[in-house]
Amino acid sequence: MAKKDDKNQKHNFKKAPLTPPDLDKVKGVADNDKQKQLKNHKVDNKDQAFTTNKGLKIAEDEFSLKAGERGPTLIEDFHFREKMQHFDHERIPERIVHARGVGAHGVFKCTKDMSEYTKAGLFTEEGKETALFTRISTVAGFRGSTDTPRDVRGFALKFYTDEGNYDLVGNNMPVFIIQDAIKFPDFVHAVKPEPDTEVPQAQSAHDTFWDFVSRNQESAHMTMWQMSDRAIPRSLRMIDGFGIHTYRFVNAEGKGTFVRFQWNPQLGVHSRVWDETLKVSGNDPDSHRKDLYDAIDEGDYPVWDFCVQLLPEEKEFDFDFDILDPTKVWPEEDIEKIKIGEITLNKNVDNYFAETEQVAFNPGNVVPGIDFSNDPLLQGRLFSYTDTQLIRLGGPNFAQIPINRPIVDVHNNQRDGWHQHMIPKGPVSYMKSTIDDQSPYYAKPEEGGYEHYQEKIDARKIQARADSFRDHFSQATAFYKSLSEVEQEHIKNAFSFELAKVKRPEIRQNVVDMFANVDEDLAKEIAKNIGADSPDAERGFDPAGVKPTKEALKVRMPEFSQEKTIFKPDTLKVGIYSDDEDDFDFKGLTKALKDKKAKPEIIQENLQDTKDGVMVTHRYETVHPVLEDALIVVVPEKPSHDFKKNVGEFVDETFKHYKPLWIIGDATDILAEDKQKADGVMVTKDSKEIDKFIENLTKQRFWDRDGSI
Ligand code: HDE
Repeated sequence: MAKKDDKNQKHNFKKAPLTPPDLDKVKGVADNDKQKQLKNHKVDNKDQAFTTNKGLKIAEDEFSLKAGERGPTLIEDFHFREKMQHFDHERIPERIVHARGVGAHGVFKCTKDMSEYTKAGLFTEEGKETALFTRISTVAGFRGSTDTPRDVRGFALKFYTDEGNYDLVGNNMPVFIIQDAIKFPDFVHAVKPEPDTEVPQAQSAHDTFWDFVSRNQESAHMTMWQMSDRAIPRSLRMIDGFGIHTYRFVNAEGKGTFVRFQWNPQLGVHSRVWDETLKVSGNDPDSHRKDLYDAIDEGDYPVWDFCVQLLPEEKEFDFDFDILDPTKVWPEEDIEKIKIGEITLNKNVDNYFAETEQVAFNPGNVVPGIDFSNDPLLQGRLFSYTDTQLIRLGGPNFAQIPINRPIVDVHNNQRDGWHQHMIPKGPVSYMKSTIDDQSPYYAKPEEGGYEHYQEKIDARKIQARADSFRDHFSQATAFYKSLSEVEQEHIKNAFSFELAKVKRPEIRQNVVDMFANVDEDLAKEIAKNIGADSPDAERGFDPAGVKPTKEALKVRMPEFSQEKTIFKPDTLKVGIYSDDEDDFDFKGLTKALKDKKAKPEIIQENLQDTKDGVMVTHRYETVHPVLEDALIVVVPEKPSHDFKKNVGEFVDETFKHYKPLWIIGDATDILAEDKQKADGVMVTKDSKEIDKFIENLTKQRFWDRDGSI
């Protein structure tokens, strides 16, 4: 037992006042049905006595029970044992893929009644709101890896509907890397760190990934996406989501319609440049999760337009590609995209592990009105997700974990298993009992009972690729050709970067030969950069595939270029690099930016408020210019040593990453004269030209700027 005066001592610490920044800005939002349900599970320790997990109040938690103050520890200290044992078991297996993620709660609002096509309640009543939870993730990295590698982003949605949970488990790219689920373990093994060295972490730039790509030509299209700017998003609030697979809507009359889902951010899709991304990774490996958390915390709720593309079953064979093929998009010029709702993320999680880590998605969680297609990738997923939850969450009762529970009641005869939280009553655990009056009963389809779509199948059992799945290059080419010159340049650079990291020359050669089938010039440029022989498309073409038809090559997908996106200034970060000696009107400048919904961040030598009372956000050392979307430099009359020491890096990085740059004051020692005239650069005496700067902010990148990278 501790001495009495020890105890008095330890309770003597004074608490520092808690002053969360700008709390008054945080907007409240009404709890949705899931949030109300989760409330019952929340634990609030405020003003409560410390207890063991069995409810015993605890008086001492700093010293274990010992035989004498300097003696051996005793095993009878049950509190020590419980605390240590819990700690020893606090890790669960991380997800085999998509291990690093961030979660948030939100709501889906139906904006268009789709009852003509589906009976799914969440899509059939204009204005109806459905609670949802989302988890956005990278694919390859471990749970503790960086937020910003070059990678696909997983975008999983769990809708807590009145008819049970509906999961739409998508990605931020519309196509996948393989066509058949049986290859998924091979692909994942190839992209993950190599097994002998466990290197590299969260990167596709290594031999096994590229070896896999060049031997599996169905990967061509998605690899083009992965080398594109889509793989290095500015923010998770600025990515698309795609269901990828073809699903089936089924209406109340039982009529089926093929459907593909996508959700597009109202902030616009926006990416970083590669050099910037690399630096963000080092400077703030949590940048994406913090960005999402902060936006929601401050009431800047991200919103996505939720859309569908619909295809009547009669038109299944009307296209150059197979509409079931997950390596193909449905081009919008052929199949219109219709907005049917909005997704808003408006609540952060209270606890990362309980919610984000324990949430269990499964594309097999559907509701009446939504069914599957024969996409062979989708079918395999229907097995894999539940299977992986069994090991990850330790048994078959994971649907009872609060974040996974539906908002409707659950009634069935399943019993037992690890961590059963329910207490089923009575002797009956089978159907059709006379004892229990045949409870629970089977719901008829008209009462909401799920009925599988009765698709007629007349086929031989066979292990083969359908002929209609054999053209692997047409859409890869179409995607490339639909991008702007700048975006194409980025793809060339990305290939060249990744392949330069591949050690085996034969793999590098195989890749350039293969991608000569997508675009000859692209392959030539990469070959030049990585010292490969001139690409040979024939040598790189797997004869098991078929060459694209001329018609297929004509397809364009302008919807996937970011070239014409007009960005909103909303939530874009504007660094104001300045000196605390200065008596500049920070209040006026920050207000003008905030009025346009941008996020000014004052960067000075120390964190004392500016002279006119504005809070300084960062010290020069604690933020890097790559973390800002634009930079304003307020040049003081007599710049301090520290101001001069750091300003060069801030200005150079902003300039070479093509971002808006505004120098207020004498720019002579800050930026070379020719660069002062470059696109998106402003040099003025005072801060009156704020409107021009905001306009630059909405353009975001000035690709024509000379001297950029
Ligand atoms: Fe996944 N995938 N996947 N996947 N996937 C998992 O499930 C799998 C695929 C996606 O935030 C795992 O719970 C197979 C396509 C997301 O919790 C696992 C195949 C798409 C997430 C699994 C695919 C996805 C996962 C790992 C090939 C986009 C993260 C942990 C047939 C449409 C969900 C887990 C979260 C996670 C299997 C292909 C998206 C192993 C077998 C295509 C967003 O079950």
